Amino acid sequence: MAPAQIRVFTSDVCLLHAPTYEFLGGAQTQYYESPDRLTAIAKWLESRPEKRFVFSKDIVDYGMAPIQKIHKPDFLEYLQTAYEEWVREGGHPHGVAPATVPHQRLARLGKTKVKTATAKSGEYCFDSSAVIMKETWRASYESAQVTLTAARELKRLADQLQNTITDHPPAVYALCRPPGHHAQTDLCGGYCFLNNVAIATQWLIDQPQKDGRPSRVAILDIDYHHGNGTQEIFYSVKNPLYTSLHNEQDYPYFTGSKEEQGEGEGLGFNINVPLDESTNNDEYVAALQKIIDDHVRPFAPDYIIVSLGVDTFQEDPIAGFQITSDAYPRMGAAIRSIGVPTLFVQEGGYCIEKIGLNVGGVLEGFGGF
Ligand code: Q9C
Ligand code: ZN
Repeated sequence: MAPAQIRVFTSDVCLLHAPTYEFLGGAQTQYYESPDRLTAIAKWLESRPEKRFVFSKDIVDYGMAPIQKIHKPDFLEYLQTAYEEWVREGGHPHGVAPATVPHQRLARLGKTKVKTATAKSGEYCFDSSAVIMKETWRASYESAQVTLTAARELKRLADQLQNTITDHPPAVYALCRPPGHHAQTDLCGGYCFLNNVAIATQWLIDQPQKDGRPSRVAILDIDYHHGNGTQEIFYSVKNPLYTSLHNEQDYPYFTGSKEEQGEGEGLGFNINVPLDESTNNDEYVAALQKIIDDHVRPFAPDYIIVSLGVDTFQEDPIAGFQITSDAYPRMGAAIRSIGVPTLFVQEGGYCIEKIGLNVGGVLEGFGGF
């Protein structure tokens, strides 16, 4: 039996972050991480029969506490004040984008006292894609709250099922943006400002199981890019387990190798599986199944959180393996076979024409529709 429905949480506040351009390959291009992505996904899901997807815009405000568990106070302060300071200092009103970042080999690193808006734009960001505009903080904060609201709903559904034998684990989907998996403790980048998945992960871990122990969470990052932010945040802890399938040759370039396995207590709880750009449907699904069998199942998670990027799609304008739309329901079915309550959180995916079909494919594959 498939779950009757999948709950979807979303918010119009997530649409407010809307830079108009970015720099890609040295050229000024459209801003690919656009609000249209979210509306296209919503439209596709809402058009499905049998009310498979039940939408809610009732977003609970959990305040700053769950965000402060993941991100540093000075970084959070920066995100809230950067745009105003930038404009006051004469920065372009489109938004904050660093031109100079503190490279590891710069002399006297950390000894200067420069605190201008321009210097801070480099200090708290590792690339030029995470443009901070007037409403970026509001939208990012909302994106985190949408994810937390979805996490709470998943916990409620999981608790309800505690004493029931079922082969249809509950699923909830956070339809949010900006995305999160590139955002580190005190760095934005890669279109990401707050790490939604990390925030919801820690919140779920902190919800004890019936016997009083912390919940166990396994993160499955299936975005095309490596989730450097989620990796960094949890690198030295043994809960959650972080697993990622990605193209190591592509953005963010400097993280995501197999050798990055965690440190201290966290050693063995960070699993990177780099794939070649030529990866096709069968190869991708096989790699996903292997990471599930070798790492996710043995971890015995109480919850799974999926960093759901569909920029693995072959027609994606800035990314993509050789993967067609047929692969997405197969991914969803593989994840469902673990049999664990699952939170899907939107990350990347930039082919507007097919983003709904591909995201919906994963969710329907999980639901067994
Ligand atoms: N040629 C996410 O999918 N620009 N972020 C890359 C590659 C930034 C992707 C340029 C891509 C960020 C959430
Ligand atoms: Zn991505």
